[in-house]
Amino acid sequence: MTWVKTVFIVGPAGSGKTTLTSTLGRYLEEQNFKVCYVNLDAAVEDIPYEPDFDIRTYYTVSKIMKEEKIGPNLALIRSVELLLKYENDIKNLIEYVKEDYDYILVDTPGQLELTIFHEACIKIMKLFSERTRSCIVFLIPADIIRSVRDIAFLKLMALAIRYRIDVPVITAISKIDLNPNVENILNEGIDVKDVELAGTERDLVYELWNTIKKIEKKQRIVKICSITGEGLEDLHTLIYEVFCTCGDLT
Ligand SMILES: Nc1nc2c(ncn2[C@@H]2O[C@H](COP(=O)(O)OP(=O)(O)OP(=O)(O)O)[C@@H](O)[C@H]2O)c(=O)[nH]1
Ligand SMILES: [Mg+2]
Repeated sequence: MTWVKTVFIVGPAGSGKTTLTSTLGRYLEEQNFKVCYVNLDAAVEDIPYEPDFDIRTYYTVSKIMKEEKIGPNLALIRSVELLLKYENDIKNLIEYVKEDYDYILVDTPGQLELTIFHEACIKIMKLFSERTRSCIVFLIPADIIRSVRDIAFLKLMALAIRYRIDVPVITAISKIDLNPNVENILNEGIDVKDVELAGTERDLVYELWNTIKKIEKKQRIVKICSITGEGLEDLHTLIYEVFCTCGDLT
């Protein structure tokens, strides 16, 4: 096991993954860390960082659409399946960077369901997690958070991703500048007595919240704005803590 750390940036479409890959990378470089940038998104057009590995050098979603005469959604699925063809190149990249680099930042495909459900994506993530210390930064954009139930849902998703991928997950709220109320919502905490529900729904919420409380680690949610750089230091501290507390992830 090497010391290079892999950070997968995961989240729903448009949550700020690509921008965060760039801003977090720059932040780490300013702290004198050596950063390797990996782009696994074959659909993206412009990226604000210089990738060391870019899946688009092999294929793009628009090329797949033309060549296979299929629509964008199927082409996205194909683009994820095709990742496995380049398994050896990814292994070589990891071999190449593992002695020299401090961080590998992996920018993942736009569709969260493909990243966390598709076997090919899971296998590619495993290539990193079996060879480096790895964690996931799971982004949820602040503008879709309206209530404490949304926070509970976010925590459940983070737990589901942890369960699915078996890599530590840091939960982050991105685009914090778009919703100044998020801080208050986070501070509310989750308490089932506040839920205006009845019957089965109320029971469900009660059970879910209790489960979250029971099994989630006492880990705070980090709030990030890629425009101002707010939260990047906090995110870095959390990443550091995750690797410290997990120790040797072999
Ligand atoms: N206001 C605000 N906008 C942001 C922030 N981070 C990213 N954005 C914008 O959100 C949009 C989507 O950002 P991306 O980084 O491309 O998001 P993504 O998750 O990589 O998107 P896909 O790969 O298409 O799923 C862009 O217009 C960004 O400029 C932020 O912290 N605040
Ligand atoms: Mg992106």
